[in-house]
Amino acid sequence: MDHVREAAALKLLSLSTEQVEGLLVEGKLTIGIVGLGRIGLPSATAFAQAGLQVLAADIDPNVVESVNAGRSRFSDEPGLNEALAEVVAKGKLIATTSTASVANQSDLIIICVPTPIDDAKSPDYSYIVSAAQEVGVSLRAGSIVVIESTVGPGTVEGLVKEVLETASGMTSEVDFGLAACPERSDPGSIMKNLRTVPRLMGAESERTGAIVAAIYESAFGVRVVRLSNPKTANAVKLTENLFRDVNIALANEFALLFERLGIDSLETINACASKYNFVPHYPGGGVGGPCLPSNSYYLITEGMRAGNIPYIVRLAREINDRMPEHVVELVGEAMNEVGKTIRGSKIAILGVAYKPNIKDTQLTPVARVCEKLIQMGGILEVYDPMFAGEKALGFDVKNSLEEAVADADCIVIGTAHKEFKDIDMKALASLVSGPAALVDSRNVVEPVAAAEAGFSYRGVGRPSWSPKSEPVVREASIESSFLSVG
Ligand code: SAJ
Repeated sequence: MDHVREAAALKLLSLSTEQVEGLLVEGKLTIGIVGLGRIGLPSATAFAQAGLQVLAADIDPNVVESVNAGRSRFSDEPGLNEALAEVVAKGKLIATTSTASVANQSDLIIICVPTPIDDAKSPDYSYIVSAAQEVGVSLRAGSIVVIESTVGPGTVEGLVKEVLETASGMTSEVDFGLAACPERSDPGSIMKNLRTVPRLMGAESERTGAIVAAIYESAFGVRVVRLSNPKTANAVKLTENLFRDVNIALANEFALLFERLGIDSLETINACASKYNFVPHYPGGGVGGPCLPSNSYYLITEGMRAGNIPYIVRLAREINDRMPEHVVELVGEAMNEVGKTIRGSKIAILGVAYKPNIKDTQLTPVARVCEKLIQMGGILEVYDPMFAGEKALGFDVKNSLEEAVADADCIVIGTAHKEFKDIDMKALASLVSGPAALVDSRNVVEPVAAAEAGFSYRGVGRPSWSPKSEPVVREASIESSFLSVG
C-alpha cells in the first residue's frame, strides 16, 4: 500500500473529535460535495452557511456555472436560492466540474449522486461507481468519504469500498475513512429538513463514525443516529421509505375495495388517525419521485442475492404501479356517465408533478395516465402551476387553469398542488363543455361539491357521484381486482 500518497493538510481520520470540533468552530475544515442535485446543492449550501469551506463538483458544466453565479435551479426549495447566493458571494462555496480537485483538496468528501433503477428494475449504481472512482484516484490519505446516496444494504462496504480502494491504492479505515449517511430530506423542504431531521450514520469504524457525527451535528445542529455499520444505516433508510410505499399500497388496495363497497376511504383513514398508533397514508393515482418507486428494488435485489425475497415490498410496488391504470378506468367510467368517450374528447390534466408544490416529474404516475389517455384517443391539455408556460412531460403547459379546462369534456386532477385546493366548482363547471367528468386522483376536491356543480365525479377510494348528485356504486368487475387470488 503506497502510503507515500500525498497526505491531507490535516489528517482528519487521525484527529480526536475534540480536535475536529475545534476546527469546526474555526471553520478550518474543507467539505467536498460530489453531485449538485436536489440533495447535494442544499447540503453544500448548508455546510457553507455553517462557516466551512465547501468545494463542490458536478459533471454538468451548466450546473457548475449557475452555482458559481449563486443561482440554483430548484426554485421549489424554500430558502435555498438566498442562502446559495450568500455563501457563493462570500467565497464559501466553489463549484467545479473536476471531482478530482474536490477529492484532492477536501478533508471530508460527500458523494450524493443519483442511484436510479434501470429498465430491468435493477439498481443502477453507475453514477456512484464513477464518482467513487474519480474520488479514489485523487483521494489524500487521512480523508473521510461519506455516501449520502440511497443504496442497497452492503453496497457501501462492498462495491463502493472496493472501487475506492482500487482507485486510490489505499485501505479503508487504515488510510481513509468510509461511512454511510443516507439523506432523509423531503424534496420541497430540504433546507429545513437538513436542520431538523436527525441524520442516520453508519461507519466502518468507531473512530470514523465519531468524526463524521461531530461534523454533521456541528454543521446542521441535528442529532446523528449512530448505527453499527454502513449497511445498517442504508437498511434504516430503505426501511422508512419502503414502510411508506407499502402503507401507501395498503391504502390504495383498501381504496379499490371501498369504492366497490360505497365506503369513503378518506373518511376511514381520518377516523383511523384518531388512534395513537395509526400512521395515515393516502390512496391516489400512484407513487412517483426519485425515491419510493426505485428504493424497493435495492432491497429486492439484495433479498434475491440472499435468497429471501421481500414479497410484501414487491407486491406493494405492483399495487402502486397499477394505480395510474385505475385512474384511466375512472376517466372512462365518468365520461360514459355523461355520454362521452375518451376518443376525440378534450381532457384537461391538472398537475403533472409527482407530488404537491414541487417542480419535479421524475417517475410521476401522471405520465402513465397521460400516455394511456392519448393511446385511447384523448386530446390532452395540461396545466401545472410549477411548470406554467413551460414544457413538462413533453406537453406545452398552459399558463392558467382556465386555459387548460376551457371546453374540456373531462378534468383529471393529477397532483394535489395547493393552487387546486380551493377551486370553485361552479366556476370550473362554467368553463368546461358540460356535462363533463371530473376525476380526482389526489383527493383534492369535495365529491359532493363537484357533483352539485354538475360533474360526473370519480375519486380514488371515494364514493362516485353522478352529475345529478346521486351516489353511484361502482359495478364489480374481475379485471379491476387485478390481484384476485384463486
Ligand atoms: N404518496 C401517496 N400517498 C401518501 C403519500 C405519498 O400516494 O400518503 C405519493 C406521492 O404523491 C408521491 C409519492 O407517493 O407520488 C412519494 O411521495 P413522498 O411524500 O414520499 O415524497 P418523496 O419521494 O419526495 O420523499 C420521500 C420521503 N420519504 C419518507 O417520507 C419516508 C423523504 O423523506 C425522503 O427523503 C425521500 O423520499 C428520499 O429522498 O428518499
